[in-house]
Amino acid sequence: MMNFLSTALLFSSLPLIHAQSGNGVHTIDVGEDGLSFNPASLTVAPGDKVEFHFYPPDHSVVQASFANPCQPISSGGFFSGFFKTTEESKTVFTLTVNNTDPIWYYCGVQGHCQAGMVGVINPPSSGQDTLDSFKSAAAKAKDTTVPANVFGGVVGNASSGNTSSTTTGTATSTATSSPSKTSATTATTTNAANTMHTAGDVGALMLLGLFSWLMM
Ligand SMILES: *[C@@H]1O[C@H](CO)[C@@H](O)[C@H](O)[C@H]1NC(C)=O
Ligand SMILES: *[C@@H]1O[C@H](CO)[C@@H](O)[C@H](O)[C@H]1NC(C)=O
Ligand SMILES: [Cu+2]
Repeated sequence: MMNFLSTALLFSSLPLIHAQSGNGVHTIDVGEDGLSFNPASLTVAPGDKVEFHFYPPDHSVVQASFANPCQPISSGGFFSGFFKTTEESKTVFTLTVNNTDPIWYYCGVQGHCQAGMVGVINPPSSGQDTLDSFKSAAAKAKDTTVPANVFGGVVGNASSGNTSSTTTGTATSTATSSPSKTSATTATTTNAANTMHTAGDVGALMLLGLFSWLMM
């Protein structure tokens, strides 16, 4: 009885807790290990932020539709601009994820999308639309295009602080226009955000444990 209760309560409560938090910051490394995003598949809660961290020599990130892997999505979406850099870029491109709809994206540098430089945020939990099939379709795409302007996110400092030891100012972004908004990024680090999630889960577990114990 107790096990059933606590298990049922746990599973029904955790998604609620995550949905309410929605202030996590996630990192996707762009081109750190060749023509790839890492992680290429990432699931986040509505309200969470995703930071794209750019590595040499030149990459970008553009939202696509599942059906057209190397083309900008026809409505909404985002484009980071091109980050030409000789080391990890000091600035990042930050997206705010508003819901759980899948966000398919690619690198807009010619040839990178076809070579498999694609990814997804909040992949469908079932069905045919998988990252593998997106990647296969990308490999066959005739060409790659990008939007005219940077939009849909913020180019700015990482909120996760400077974990790397590079402190030079030589990294440059050649984003073709300024982002639509600038922001003072919060001081929340990725680790702190993860810890907050974890602390929330642990707190929920303890409460549920106490509750089930009282019900006995
Ligand atoms: C989330 O909503 C904001 C405000 O409407 C919008 O600017 C932003 O582009 C949205 N994020 C995504 C990934 O579409
Ligand atoms: C970004 O960081 C640089 C140096 O690390 C700092 O001078 C600048 O004010 C920061 N910008 C914002 C918007 O926080
Ligand atoms: Cu690229």
